Amino acid sequence: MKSVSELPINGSRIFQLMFFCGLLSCHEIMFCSAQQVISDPNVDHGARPVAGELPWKANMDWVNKFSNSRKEFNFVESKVPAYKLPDPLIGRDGQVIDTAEAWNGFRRAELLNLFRNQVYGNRPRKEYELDFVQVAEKADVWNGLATGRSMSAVVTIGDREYKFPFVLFIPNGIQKPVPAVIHINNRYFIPLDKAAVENDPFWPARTLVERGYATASFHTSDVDPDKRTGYQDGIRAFFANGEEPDPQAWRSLSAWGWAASRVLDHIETIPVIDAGKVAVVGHSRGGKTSLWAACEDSRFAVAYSNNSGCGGAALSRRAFGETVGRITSSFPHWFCVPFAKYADQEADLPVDQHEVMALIAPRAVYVASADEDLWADPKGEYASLVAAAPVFDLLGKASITEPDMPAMNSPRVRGNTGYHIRSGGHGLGEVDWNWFLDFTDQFLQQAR
Ligand code: GTR
Repeated sequence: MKSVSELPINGSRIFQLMFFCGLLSCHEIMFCSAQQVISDPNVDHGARPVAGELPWKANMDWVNKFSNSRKEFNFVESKVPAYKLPDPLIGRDGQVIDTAEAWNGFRRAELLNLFRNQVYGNRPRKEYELDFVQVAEKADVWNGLATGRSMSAVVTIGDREYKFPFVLFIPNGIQKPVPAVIHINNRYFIPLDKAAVENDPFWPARTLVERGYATASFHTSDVDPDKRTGYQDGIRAFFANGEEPDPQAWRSLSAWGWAASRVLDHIETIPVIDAGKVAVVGHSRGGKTSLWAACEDSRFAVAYSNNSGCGGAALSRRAFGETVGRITSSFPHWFCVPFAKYADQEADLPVDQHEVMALIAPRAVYVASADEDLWADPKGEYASLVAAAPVFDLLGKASITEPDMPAMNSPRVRGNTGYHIRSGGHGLGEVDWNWFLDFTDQFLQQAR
């Protein structure tokens, strides 16, 4: 039922559903009835603001504020340049991709390589060893609800070691293996002791456990420092033995996503976690990372990008808010060198960000925007999900196809994709998590 949650999920959901379905087209009702009730509607899963009524449009106050404070960027919808997106279902040689076999057998790899060579860079092929060391354990966090562990991932090449920490919570008293959420924390490291007493809204470990998930989180800068001069201290230089990176070698976003995959390697060794049901989650630069992590690693069942904007969910060709030129000059360590040449030349990009969503298909993707976060281009974030629909369709999955955005605070879920635009500004908090978990419940908690 939550998959049609165009209305906030509190009060009588059944009434809301019937009421809302009355307003939907036959096509949409089909999706309504195909969905299952996942969790008890009477359970209060926390705050959800009141839904708007009309499809979201940028608030003119914010358009004016941004236009005045960042004059060299566009925040006006009518000034978005005319653009044509590359078709994910047409290969570079013009071949039309009309079967799942052609997609899986050739086109997906072609697209993945375009993103590696032009946007995020290529990960090293060098062999390494990986170990996980348990640094501390608390067996009875939150009155016995979970076991918390402080972990260290140890990467070894020859006689050299690189370590990064992460924190993991596993629900206690589990009957069946639980799904998990891996959180990419682009802000700060939250140690076990802190996470065990404070439910940080950025990574609400307790909420996640209460909703039946194991969860792990690491800090991006512990893997690859988030600054333009940090290369020598990070995992990329470790792999390259200190040598300067090739122009098309991986950059920080890819390195952080690689680390999420290493945390997943550890999760695969824990019998009480179902490693086939793992979501990767990130906000902003962490959201760009979570999407790309799921492209590179098909073990992730769900990817969630929160307010990820340029280089994440937003279409580059719209050049709305943050642009390719701006992001590659402000954050040169995030993307490989070729991406910068598309500054003011977005139409020449051989890919666009809808194809990131397409690379994640047929798995689940959830995208969230915020009303005041015009810098991240909410409309462009939504449009890229819609533009990936033909690939979901080819692979046998329903997904969001409506060109109009949903109303504010009114999550839209169709098949394997979901989207919400929340009131307020750039940030990841309780409301975003609640709606995201309503979505993942159907993919990860179903039939447990
Ligand atoms: C902004 C940046 C965005 C976004 C964000 C963040 O300053 O322009 O691309 O990633 O930071 O990560 O908070």
